[in-house]
Formats: sequence, structure tokens, C-alpha cells
Amino acid sequence: MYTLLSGLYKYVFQKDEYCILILGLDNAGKTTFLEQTKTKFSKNYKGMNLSKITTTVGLNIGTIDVGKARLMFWDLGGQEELQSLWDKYYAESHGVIYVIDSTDEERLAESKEAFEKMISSEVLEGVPLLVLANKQDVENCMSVPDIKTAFSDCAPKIGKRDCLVQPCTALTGQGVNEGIEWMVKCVIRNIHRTPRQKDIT
Ligand SMILES: Nc1nc2c(ncn2[C@@H]2O[C@H](COP(=O)(O)OP(=O)(O)OP(=O)(O)O)[C@@H](O)[C@H]2O)c(=O)[nH]1
Ligand SMILES: [Mg+2]
Repeated sequence: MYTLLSGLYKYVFQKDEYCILILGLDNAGKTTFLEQTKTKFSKNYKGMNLSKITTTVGLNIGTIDVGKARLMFWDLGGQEELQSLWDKYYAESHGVIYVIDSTDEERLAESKEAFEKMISSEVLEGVPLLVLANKQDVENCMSVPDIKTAFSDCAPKIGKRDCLVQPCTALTGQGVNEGIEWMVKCVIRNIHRTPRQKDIT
């Protein structure tokens, strides 16, 4: 009887946990996106003033529940000297959100270089990849087709993993729900195909 009840309790209340990395160059809008996500998906979360967010030195952590899935986000600092820390988190992650500043054409090549390096890691093979073309509220910013064209030669390295390029405005929340819902769907589908280190040990 106890086993039956505890099984039922687990079925109803226990969440499947997934770790999602948020990566991209400094100033791309990663922390703003995380705050906006927490505000949208957590009922009692009183979001912080987005204009008060400063550059991340280290990491920010956030958790949201979407249905039976619990997503734990690790938002890492994007400054050049901090990028060398990204790969320490790869083995544990079930999904990657890569944020691009669509207003910064000058740094697009630098962003692509960091992106290519990240997707070249064998540890991330098969892990779903959500690319956010952020800051779409700014007039004359690069569009999703512009960014897809600039990143087109990354396609062989992306390979067969799930990948979506989503227009987004982290400041207002536009595109946030669509991106998160896509990620949840993909990580649930992918967990049996590409188990992560934490699921095995
Ligand atoms: N116009 C506009 N500005 C944005 C948007 N998202 C973020 N920003 C601004 O971009 C700047 C950087 O945002 P952050 O969220 O701190 O960027 P980050 O990627 O976390 O940067 P690091 O922590 O240094 O890696 C801030 O001034 C934000 O207000 C957006 O959708 N539109
Ligand atoms: Mg940050």
C-alpha cells in the first residue's frame, strides 16, 4: 500500500529535472532573458528591475517548472575571459540557449566564433540548441534570416541535433514563451537518445 501511494505521489508531484545552459557574448541579453523567463513562468516570482542588471561575473541560477519538467538554468558570464569556463558545465546540460545581440553586427563574427567552438564540443553532441536573435525591438536590427545566413556554415557542426533560431526581445518578453516551450519539448524527447552524465551516475 505504501509503495502504491508513494508511487502515485511521485507520479503526481515529482518533476523531471533538466539543466539548461544560457551562453553567448557579454551584453547579448542572457541575464535579462533569464529574469524574463522566471517572471513569466513562476507565479510568485517578483521579477527584478531589468534595467538594474549588470554584467555577470560567474553565473546566475534560476529554476522554473513547466508541466512535469523542472528546468534549471545556468546563465554564465559571456566576457572573453569567462568563456573558458563554459565547457565545465557541458557534461551536465540537457539543452543550450545561445543568445545573440541582433543589434551588434560588429561583434557577430566574434559571436559566431564562440558559438562554433561551443557546438564543436563532443560533450554537447545531440543536445538541443535554441538560438535567440535577441533585441528585436531595436529598429534596423539583424533579422532571423540575416543571422541564419551569417551562421550558415555552422550547419554541418550542428548536425542532426534539434536547433531553432527564435526572434526574441528579452526586455519585453516577446519570443520567450515560444523558445522555452520548444526547449521543454526537445529535452523531454531527447533524454533517452542522449543521456547526460548526471542521468547515468
Ligand atoms: N533593446 C534591448 N536591450 C536588451 C534586450 N535584452 C537585453 N538588453 C540590454 O542589453 C544589455 C546587456 O544585458 P544582459 O542581460 O546583462 O547581458 P548578458 O548577456 O547577461 O551579459 P554578460 O552577463 O556580461 O555576459 C542590458 O543593457 C540590457 O538591458 C532586448 O531585448 N532589447
Ligand atoms: Mg549576464
